[in-house]
Amino acid sequence: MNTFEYRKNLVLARYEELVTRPNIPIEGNGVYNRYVNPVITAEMVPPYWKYDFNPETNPYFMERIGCNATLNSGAIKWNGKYVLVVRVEGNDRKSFFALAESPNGIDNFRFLPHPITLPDTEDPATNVYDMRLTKHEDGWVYGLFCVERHDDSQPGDLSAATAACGIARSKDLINWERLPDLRSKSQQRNVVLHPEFVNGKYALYTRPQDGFIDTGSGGGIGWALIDDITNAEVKEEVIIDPRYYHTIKEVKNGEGPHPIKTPKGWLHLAHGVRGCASGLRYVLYMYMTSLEEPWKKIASPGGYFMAPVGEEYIGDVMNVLFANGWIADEDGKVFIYYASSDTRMHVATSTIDRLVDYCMNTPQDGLTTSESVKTLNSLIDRNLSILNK
Ligand code: M1P
Repeated sequence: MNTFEYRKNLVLARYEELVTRPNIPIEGNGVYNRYVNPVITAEMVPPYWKYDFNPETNPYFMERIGCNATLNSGAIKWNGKYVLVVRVEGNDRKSFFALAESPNGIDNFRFLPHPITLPDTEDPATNVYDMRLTKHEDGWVYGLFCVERHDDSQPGDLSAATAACGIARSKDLINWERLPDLRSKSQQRNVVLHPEFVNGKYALYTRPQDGFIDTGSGGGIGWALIDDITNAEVKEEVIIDPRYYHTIKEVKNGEGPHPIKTPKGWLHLAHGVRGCASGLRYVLYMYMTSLEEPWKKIASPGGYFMAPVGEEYIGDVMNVLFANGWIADEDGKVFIYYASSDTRMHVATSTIDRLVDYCMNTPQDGLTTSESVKTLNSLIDRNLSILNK
């Protein structure tokens, strides 16, 4: 067998083994279960995206277009399948969106043959990433994502960038209509569309920030009502989930996917960021808001919901968990899709009941050591009175 045939067979066999391997849950803390394998990795993009399959032009069957990472994915249940809009990042550092679907939400994810061809606006972005999907009650599926461009006000600095929110919508997830980017006084990342009209308007979770990385005076997760989604502008913004000193969201935070509606309120998943000697640490946390007034917090469990463990610590940007997609099934099962260290995608499963219980019954962060010890002692005392009976 010649080199071309040998390598082609090897690459195809490895790929097939990876995409078909079964995933197994790991019994966790009672709130959610992780799974043994990531659901999507860079090795799971189709080989025909990477290799030239023509023996005349690629006799050594060498990789031509490398894939660096598959990360921060939007999620939606579509025609009975669990669909992710994956942020795929090439070796060239450009991200693009690609659909991958699975019959059960935990394994056997396969990419559709082509990535999404997203139309540009008049001012094309250099990079796009982190799409949040919302099936809105207006009948469209919206994808909101970050658009990054060089900050031309700083011509001498090649890493100076600006972040804004791009908006596209679709009826089939394949063909996307691009709408104008969100206009806002500040830079924006992690903008998410609420699935219902609020007071007859579109509602956005925002994340105002002074710079591309620094949120600066941006105080946390914001809320804004939008008159016209086809010409969206943030006119007024209130902070609904602020940052706090010495918490998991001291440096910044951002809404994850759009919240899930439950009988007890809207269930939110978000990420919080703090600084430490090894850099920034990104963890996931939850909160709930009122059904009638989704901008009003009604539950705020203290601390993180999920933080990196094991191999999740390691990757392109270490010590990061990030989630912008989850799916709630009709039977109440919830699939939480999260990326670790800007490198690969995982799933964790829970139920709406458990997540609401978690939000309602996890003590709030008392914001000082004394309060944390008081809360802990109260649980210990109650337990000891049961255990010592
Ligand atoms: O590298 C970690 C994350 O950093 C950014 O998130 P945030 O704006 O909240 O800091 C994003 O670039 C995100 O894609 C990335 O995962």
